[in-house]
Amino acid sequence: MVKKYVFGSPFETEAVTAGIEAAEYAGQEVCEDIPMNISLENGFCCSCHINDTDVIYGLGEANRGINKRGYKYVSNCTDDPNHTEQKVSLYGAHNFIIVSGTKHVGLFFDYPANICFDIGYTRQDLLTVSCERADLYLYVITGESAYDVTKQFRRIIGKSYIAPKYAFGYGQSRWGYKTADDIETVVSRYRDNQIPIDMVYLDIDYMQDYKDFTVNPERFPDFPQFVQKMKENRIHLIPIIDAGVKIEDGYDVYEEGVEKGYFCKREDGSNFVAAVWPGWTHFPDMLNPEVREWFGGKYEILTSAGIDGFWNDMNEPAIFYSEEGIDAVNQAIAEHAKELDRADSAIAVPWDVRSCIDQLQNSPEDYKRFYHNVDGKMVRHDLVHNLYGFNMTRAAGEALRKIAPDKKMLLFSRSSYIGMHRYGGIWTGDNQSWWSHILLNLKMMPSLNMCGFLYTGADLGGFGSDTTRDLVLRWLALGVFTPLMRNHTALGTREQECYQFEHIEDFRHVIGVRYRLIPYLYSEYLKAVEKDEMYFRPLGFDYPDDRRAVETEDQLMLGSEIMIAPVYTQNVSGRTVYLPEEMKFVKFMPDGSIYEEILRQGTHYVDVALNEVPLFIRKGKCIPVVDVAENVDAIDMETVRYLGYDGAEYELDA
Ligand code: MIG
Repeated sequence: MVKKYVFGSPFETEAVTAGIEAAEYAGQEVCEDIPMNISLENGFCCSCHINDTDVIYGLGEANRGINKRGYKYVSNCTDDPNHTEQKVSLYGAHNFIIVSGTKHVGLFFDYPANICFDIGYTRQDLLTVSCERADLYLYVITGESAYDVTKQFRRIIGKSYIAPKYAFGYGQSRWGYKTADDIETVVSRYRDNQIPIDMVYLDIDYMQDYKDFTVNPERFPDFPQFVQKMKENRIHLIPIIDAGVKIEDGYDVYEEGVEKGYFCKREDGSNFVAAVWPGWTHFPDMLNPEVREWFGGKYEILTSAGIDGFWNDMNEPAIFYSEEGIDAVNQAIAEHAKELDRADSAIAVPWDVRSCIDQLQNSPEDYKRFYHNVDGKMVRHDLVHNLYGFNMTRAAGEALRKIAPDKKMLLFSRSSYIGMHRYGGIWTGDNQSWWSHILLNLKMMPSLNMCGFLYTGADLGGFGSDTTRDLVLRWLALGVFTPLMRNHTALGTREQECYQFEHIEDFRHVIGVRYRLIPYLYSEYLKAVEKDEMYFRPLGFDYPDDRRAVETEDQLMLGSEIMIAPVYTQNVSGRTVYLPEEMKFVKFMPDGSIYEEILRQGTHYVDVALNEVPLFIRKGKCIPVVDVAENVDAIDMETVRYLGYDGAEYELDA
């Protein structure tokens, strides 16, 4: 059952699509199953007691475990490339949690600004959700199980975006590919090494001076022809689009935006100016439907050149610094110089100046300096901050549906809010080439699914820092199962395309396994979209009465048939896995054969070499497996065979 409460005058985020009658909050109990203490005295604060064994699920793209208990999280979309354990905010804001114990209650706080989830952090037995203004919708969902609650939630937020099948192919990316030649080298080295691939990503260097919807004519002399040539080679090029529009006379997107008043404005009506990759930019007012239509329409510049997929970046929106921020630094330097009465004092970079500089990037002050035009009313950005990335991707998604109604396009975003799942997917941003980030990748996936984001994945191999061969291989073996399977890395890091390492055949094999599984994976994905289900689930969703399963966070259920348990530690020849029931352990071996072994319920140590891909098939289930193909289009369904376990092995014991 879903109940909706209204507090104050909420902003209409459009996260929820179902029409649900709201009950005015007048001090009543909002949930019979778990009593909530609600205070409206100092903003909004909702708290409830949590029992020792209650598990708290949710929060989509967030740090730490699948069970969010024991820490605090703040929904505040942030461009922070250091996802260390203490971080409380990442790029997304997904305010849905489930308290799951003897009762199962889902809570969705539909509130577009900073909101804090203290999940047993201040006090172990207390869940507290608080925000500055008591203007929000609260949805309370009760159900039989955590999964039941999730499905009810998914039903009210609308169907998830469907990615094209080619987007289940493998993609190679790197911040640093500049020219058509660079891209061609990548493609030919993949093809020459017979490593399957379907996509190559264009990062910001394809643009002319980082201007959205432009292509650098020196680097790509005939872009449409190049896109065509790639297409003939069955490669989709996926360009990046950034949120900020460069301020430059003669640049049509900038000039039109200024003329039509489509950019976010300061209080005095002037266009707000922020520095991002292109230098000084304006932010299109994505919350305004007219602006969305205009900005979305620009994607046609690239689709008409043959492009059929995009990734939207920097849409928190990220700000390197603002004019006001720079003024503050200059002022701090001047103050300091005056104080010391020495002309060269700035050279010493005193602490106050340095802290001023440190605060330039993504400063909360800047987010208070500009406004959105919402139905003619000026709304200060910080009050709706978490909706920007959602609406940028909505602009693109709505436009792409108009541009090519019969064609599925690839679209995913860095920043997001619940609701964006109807328009595109998510990649989880700037992780690092760390072993711990394989595990973080794994843990984020089911939480994202709870919030409707089904087309998801992380930068395989790691974005920041130098990677290693074994890390890439182990990470790819997880990536085999994530809908978005993309290897991406940052400027200046070690090259990490599969052909950069010794024994390329191991990479060919691991990626090949992905292609053998695509018919199964894509069909499970479509099923999950269609039925508002999860593609990835925590073990506790399938085995809620098995405490050991509930506490297992380094394995996932996928679709109806399989469980995955990737290796995520260095220098090991396998790992321990917990089987909540008897299953068939399957390994795709480097010689193309498939290793099969029935394992009983319980704990096992399984050997998994760097060049093997493991999975587990549930009792009474089977999955289709095809032969390896060079790309998604080339998958031959005639080669399909079924791999399964009828559950007969230990029948006599019972
Ligand atoms: O400030 O476009 O997360 O994937 O390679 C960095 C360059 C901007 C951040 C994205 C990353 C991308 C990078 N971008």
